[in-house]
Amino acid sequence: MDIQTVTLERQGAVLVATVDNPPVNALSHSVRAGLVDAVEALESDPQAKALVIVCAGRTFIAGADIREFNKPLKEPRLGVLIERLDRCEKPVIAAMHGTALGGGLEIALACSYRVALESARFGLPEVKLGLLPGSGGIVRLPRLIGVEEALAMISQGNQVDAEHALETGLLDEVMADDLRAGALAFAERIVAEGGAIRRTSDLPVPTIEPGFLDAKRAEFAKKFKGLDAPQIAVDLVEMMSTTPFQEAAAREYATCKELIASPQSQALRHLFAAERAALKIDGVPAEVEPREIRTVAVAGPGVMGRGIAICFLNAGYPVVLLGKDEENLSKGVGGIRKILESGVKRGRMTQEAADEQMSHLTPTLDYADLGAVDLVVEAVTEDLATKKDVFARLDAALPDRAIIATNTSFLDIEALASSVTRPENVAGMHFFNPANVMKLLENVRAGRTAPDVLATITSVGKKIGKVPVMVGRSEGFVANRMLSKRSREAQFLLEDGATPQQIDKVLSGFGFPIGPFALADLAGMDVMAAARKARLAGMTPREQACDIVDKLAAAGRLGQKTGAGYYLYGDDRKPQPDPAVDELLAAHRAERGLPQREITDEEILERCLYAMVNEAAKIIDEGAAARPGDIDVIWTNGFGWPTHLGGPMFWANRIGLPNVKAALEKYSALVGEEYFRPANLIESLVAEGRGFYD
Ligand code: 3H9
Repeated sequence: MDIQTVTLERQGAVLVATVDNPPVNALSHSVRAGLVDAVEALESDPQAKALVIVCAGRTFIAGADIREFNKPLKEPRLGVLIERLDRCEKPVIAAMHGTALGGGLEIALACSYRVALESARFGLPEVKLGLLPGSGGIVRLPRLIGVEEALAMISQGNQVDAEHALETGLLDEVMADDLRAGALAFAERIVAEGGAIRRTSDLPVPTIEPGFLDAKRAEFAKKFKGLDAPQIAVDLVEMMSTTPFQEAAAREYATCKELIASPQSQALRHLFAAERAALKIDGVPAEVEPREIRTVAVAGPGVMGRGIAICFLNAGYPVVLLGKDEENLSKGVGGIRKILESGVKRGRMTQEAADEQMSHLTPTLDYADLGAVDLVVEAVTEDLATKKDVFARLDAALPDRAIIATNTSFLDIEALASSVTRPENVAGMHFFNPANVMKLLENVRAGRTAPDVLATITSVGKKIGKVPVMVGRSEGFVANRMLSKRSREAQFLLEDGATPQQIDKVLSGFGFPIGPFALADLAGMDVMAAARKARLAGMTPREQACDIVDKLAAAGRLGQKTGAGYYLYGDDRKPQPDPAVDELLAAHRAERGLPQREITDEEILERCLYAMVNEAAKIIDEGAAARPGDIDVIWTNGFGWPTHLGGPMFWANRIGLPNVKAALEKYSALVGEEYFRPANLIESLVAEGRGFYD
């Protein structure tokens, strides 16, 4: 039986329905049923002249209950409630705080009046779940605020604030505090003035400028490559403008129902849940309190350090920036100022905000200035001896409670932890370049990291707007370890006869924002060659012999910066295939005695992606990632795995693990490399007839 989530009380002539369904007042069955009862109570009570819908807790209704999407729907469905609100003969007032989202906003749209706290925000985020509004968002919002504003909210999931909502007519009144009292007073006034009903459904269809919708279709095709829902949003808005209200509302609901069952929505809903599950750290009970972080330091003002400092400054933390000498420090400070200024130029922040952030930055060369720091992120040169030296100095200077996090990408954190007196306060916080832009934060648990340190780096990661995922020790952690397997396979495919442009086309066609060779040209062949040299000793004989990167670097083809790498670059910086690279590859194959053959696009895709999936299964087997969903979150936020395919593990699971295993065995025989042998996890899941998520 449902617990009661809606309570009703009458204050004079006004009924107040309070929704209390933690954590976000989602529209579970009990809430829908409770609100239908509230409308019935309003209609049947002659003393009651108006109804106010308000929520307890941190937010107004955050939308349909996503967890109910995978179950048979229990009546009353949301559409029934919305219809009751729309037809109600007495005024209903939605009183909103926090975020009024999705079905929550649709409820408000079906009310006669909408009031909110000035801190409230409003949105139709369904598109982010591969869905579209299904209970009036499409047919009502454009009528209320116009097509342009409405389409921006529907197709991109944009939130608007209360000030903007008041301007556009979404809200009738904004209040500074005491929403409940303010909404009651508003309702009493409406009643005193005669209790007028205002139905959004009665508003005229808004005009749409000729060509507007087609321009949006073209814009969204580029901006939301591969995603269906934004395009369907445009179709629905067009349909709404030419179809009678009731029929349009029915078509809106039918489309939403179809989208709920679509593979894209299933993938995006999986990612929504996976991102939240990733915040629950294995072995750290929910009651473990994170430490308080008031001041942060970043040691090493290089490219990564600057980006990391900006993440903290943006989130309002004072940052101490530690450099090794005057030149290094002033370059770092200048770099930070430049990035903030470019944010101002692009309209992302005001000059005042940039100035304020700069005023929170304290550059120093003196470790003694770290005496009040709670967390330091070390981002000095990627060299164990250098890092150990910095760790020892940090250890001496920092207060005992302070956390030392390293941004290393490859080094053994345990070796760093062992060099200080507080190994329990040492962890990894691995940012991705550019650190102030990329969402992924790989937090790394070292052998002795204390549970509250793990909880702290997770909560701080969220506060600075990142998507934190906890990983364990493993060379390259998770993201780069998997990337290196895809890169290796791409190199081997070149040896077998594919071209850089063929491989890039297949992978960007799959949905990655950029192919591996165009990406390597961006990173620079000198950087790639240095990384290869550092790892040469641990490589297999074929990897050691596959030195295409070294040959390109030796030929001065360093990538975009020299106008040539795997591709040629003109002034427009667009990669053009280069016959000289074909010759270099042909010579390499001849030197290695490798026969060249036709490589199909299917083979490219499967070898590149299955090599990653197999590695990920090994990572899970080793315990370096807690769940397959964590890998999906890492790859969609770190390296642009297309979100509508749910991440590598979700994608592989959908293909079916027996099929994945068979393909791995096929490539194991064809390529002759040990790494294609199916991981133990895949073998055992297939044997048990289970998938990654069962
Ligand atoms: C819709 O409305 C369709 C209709 O148009 C038509 C239908 C026919 N349901 O994010 P948080 C859980 S589609 C169930 O960490 P925050 C979440 O899983 C819906 N559960 O908090 C987490 O659980 P746990 C349109 C939900 O403060 C907990 O709440 N609405 C839902 O950082 C806390 O979440 C959306 O897409 C839900 N709808 O952010 C809104 N939402 O603790 C999606 C959250 O077990 N939600 N949970 O891990 C959000 O954007 C954010 O959660 C919100 C709060 C901004 C509300």
